[in-house]
Amino acid sequence: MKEFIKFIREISDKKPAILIHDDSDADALAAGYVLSRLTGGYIVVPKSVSEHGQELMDEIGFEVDYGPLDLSEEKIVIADTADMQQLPDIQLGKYAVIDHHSNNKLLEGAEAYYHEKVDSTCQMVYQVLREMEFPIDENIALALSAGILGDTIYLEKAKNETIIILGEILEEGSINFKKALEVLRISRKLSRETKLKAAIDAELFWLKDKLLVFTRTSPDYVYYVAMMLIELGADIAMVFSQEGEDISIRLVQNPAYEEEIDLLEVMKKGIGDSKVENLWGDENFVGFKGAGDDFKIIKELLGQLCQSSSR
Ligand SMILES: [Mn+2]
Repeated sequence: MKEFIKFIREISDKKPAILIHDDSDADALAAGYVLSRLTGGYIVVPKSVSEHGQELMDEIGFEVDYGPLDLSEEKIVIADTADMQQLPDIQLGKYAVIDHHSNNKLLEGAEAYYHEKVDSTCQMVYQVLREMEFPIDENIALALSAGILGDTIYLEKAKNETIIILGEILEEGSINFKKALEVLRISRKLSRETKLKAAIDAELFWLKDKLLVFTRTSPDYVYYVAMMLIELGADIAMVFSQEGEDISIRLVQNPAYEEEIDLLEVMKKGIGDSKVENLWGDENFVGFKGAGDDFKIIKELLGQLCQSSSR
């Protein structure tokens, strides 16, 4: 950590870029935000932030710059990133790394790094602030706790030491746990009417031992409704919206079942030769935007899910 802090001190008056991984989650964005506050720098995301990441940005009130970007002449900090593959279209020069992923491939080329196998990058950023005696205001505390809550699935997977650190962050930022939870709680964004309509229209299936909930909503709410269904207890949520030919789908799996079914594969097979405008995500969360025959896609997706869950 000493080397890393030395690097931070060197770049602090030079408006450095704080680079975080693509499809940025709460831990990456919050670490980026707090490091940008610490150094007077700006946050760089290679291409896009995740949908819940966008929520966090709106909630705290900060913005990011997007790539492609040539940073080869600059000294930068890379946070919550383990691999060059997570940094598409970014040219790197001299950099320091702060990260918690095991097997970090960026450490070798780093000028300095702070690397620990802990639950989140945000708790490491907190240690840096403490070491540098940087004051923790409400926004910093909210961001750091959102990062910790995001990476530990609301503390479900957290080590005890992480929970203690979270307590310290809340205390220093003068906020309570409820407030920290609210930053990441998604479904309160929905109107009661939208929530209830999506719930009433929902269909419930047992896929072997998993509860799948399928429903429809309007295009702006597919993501929120999917997260709401997971919050309500669905093991897998499948949410559709359709306007004319345009279809938007989110397929999400309860974090407790992480990676049990590869939803990205399910989606790829399910949409068949439908027109793809955008397809993104991973095993646990997939988004699709495009055009096609909704009944055909729904049928295919259900079939694929049945197959994957009976394996
Ligand atoms: Mn992380």
